[in-house]
Amino acid sequence: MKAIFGSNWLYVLILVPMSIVAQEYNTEEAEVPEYKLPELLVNQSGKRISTIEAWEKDRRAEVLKLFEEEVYGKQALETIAVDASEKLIDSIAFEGKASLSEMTFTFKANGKSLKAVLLLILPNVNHPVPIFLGYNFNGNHTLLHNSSISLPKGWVMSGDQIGVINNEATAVSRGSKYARWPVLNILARGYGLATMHYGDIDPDYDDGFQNGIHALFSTSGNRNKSDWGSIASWSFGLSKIMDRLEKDPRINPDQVTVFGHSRLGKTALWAGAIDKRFALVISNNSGCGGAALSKRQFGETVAAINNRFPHWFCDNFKSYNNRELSMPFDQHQLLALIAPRPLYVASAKNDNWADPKGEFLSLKYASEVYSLYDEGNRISVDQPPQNTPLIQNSLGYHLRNGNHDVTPYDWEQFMNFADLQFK
Ligand code: GTR
Repeated sequence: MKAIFGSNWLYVLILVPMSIVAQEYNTEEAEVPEYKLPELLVNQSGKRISTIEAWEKDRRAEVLKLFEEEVYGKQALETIAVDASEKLIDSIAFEGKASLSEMTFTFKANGKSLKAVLLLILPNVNHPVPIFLGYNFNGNHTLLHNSSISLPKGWVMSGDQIGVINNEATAVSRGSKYARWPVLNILARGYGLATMHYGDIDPDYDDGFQNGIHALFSTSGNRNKSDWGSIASWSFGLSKIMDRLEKDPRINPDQVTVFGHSRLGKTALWAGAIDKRFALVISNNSGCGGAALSKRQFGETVAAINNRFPHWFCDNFKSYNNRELSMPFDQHQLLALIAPRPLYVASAKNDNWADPKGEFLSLKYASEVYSLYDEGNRISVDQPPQNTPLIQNSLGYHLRNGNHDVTPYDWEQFMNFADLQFK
């Protein structure tokens, strides 16, 4: 498409009743509109915030509320019973270096239940280990060629995915995503990995919230405009997993990193913002509604994301379609909610749809809040060149060459950063 229309614009095909139209999106820096970001350190009544205490007690709560009510939506308040049972599936994986087990979570409420399976890959050592926790897009079985790992029982994404037939996983896709999850390197560096197929918590399509975790709540059929969308439900799932993992003697509860790529990077950021038990947060190529500043309107816009994925955010977020410049918030404020915990944002050079520069600037502006805790966190430089990670105390960033993806290079930087933070 790009070649036909010219190189500085991205064209996305949109399905509207009876026709397909190509809509254009800006990917040229010179066309970014002038914008003014909402202040991080001035509260709604106009008072300047200059202490950690005032940020935490006063301003942080205001910002959190904005994201809850206007962007991701509020979690249902009803209590939900969660039970987890573990089955060891391989105690001598990777020539005895690691054990694999499956932890089946059963969520129950209002006479309904939902099962979701966490794959735990832990080094065979006799001390608690730091872990990475993150969802996978295609099923736990796509990480490794190991026939003991179960296939997801529910919806999986199709499209160009290997071995998916009518949104059902088949054994053909075993190990197909190993490149995104360099498990052996992760283990070699002393980390464990916990991952779940995101569709186990909420299938990723617009069904009016009749399936997945939303369906367990009595409010699911009667929604308010600020009720949670799918991103918030995936984040909720991460917190429920954490409830179990923080009690696990094999895991260091103070060294759990929440990680996610793309829509799951948006999910990791929101999980990190609302759940302070995540000691480190990593967003990879998370783009619009993730790390990228919306007001730049570079690549994916608020209208584009809401039109293609109406179930990701709360309904209030749709009121900002084509109104980015008057939004009373932007994504640098989401990143600031994670302070002072370590945060790493990663971009990819060719990933214009996710606005790499907007992802960096968001982190840079969020460093204002991080610098309340330690002046050494302040990012005052420009976006670094490709493949040149920037580490500024508790904040990290890199721009990898290449496309929208997660690569061993990305993981290498994530682990270098985690090593520094957890040393
Ligand atoms: C795209 C979407 C992005 C990003 C990506 C992904 O289609 O526009 O916001 O989330 O999907 O999750 O891979």
